Amino acid sequence: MAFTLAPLPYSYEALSAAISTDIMRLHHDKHHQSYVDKLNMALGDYPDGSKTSLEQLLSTLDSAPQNIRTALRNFGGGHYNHQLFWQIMSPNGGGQPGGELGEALMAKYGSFQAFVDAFSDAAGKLFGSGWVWLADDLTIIPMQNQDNPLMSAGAAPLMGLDVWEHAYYLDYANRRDEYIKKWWDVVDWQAISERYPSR
Ligand code: MN3
Repeated sequence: MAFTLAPLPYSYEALSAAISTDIMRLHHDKHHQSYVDKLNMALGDYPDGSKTSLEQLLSTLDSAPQNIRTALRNFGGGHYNHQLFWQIMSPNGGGQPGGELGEALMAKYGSFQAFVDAFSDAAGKLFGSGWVWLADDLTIIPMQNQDNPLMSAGAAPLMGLDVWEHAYYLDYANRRDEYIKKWWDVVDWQAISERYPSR
């Protein structure tokens, strides 16, 4: 059973407050599609990998055959990360989380704004291509390439921000900080709160 690319949960222009239609088309239809295609190609030599979930696959990379481990990490990570990215954004995003997640972020970072500042700072400083993650223990984890916390920290990501140049360069050129600042306006706290495990 091959992995497939789901359509965006909103229109291509829906996030244009922060991300243009052109970027959304390119990012979803070309970049994300290419991760899916290359993941399926790598799994052609490893049928067992297709029998498990993507989460399981990325949590147990060490047990995958060595000759495709890097491909699974890059393309499996690429597929998982972008799937999550589309899900945690919304044209009705922005604001701040309420409920359990809101309280927990407040308790850990002192204020919601302090959390936003720390996350934005990590995203601005990440060298090269990568993602900044909020893991389910509420730590902020910057990672290179298509790595995510499932692979190393054994933690599930609640949300992540793609800071690869392909995610913003058409709109913002080299002004990554501006992209990060605008991005908060499309963050879907409802969707992220639903991922937060109740304790
Ligand atoms: Mn990307």
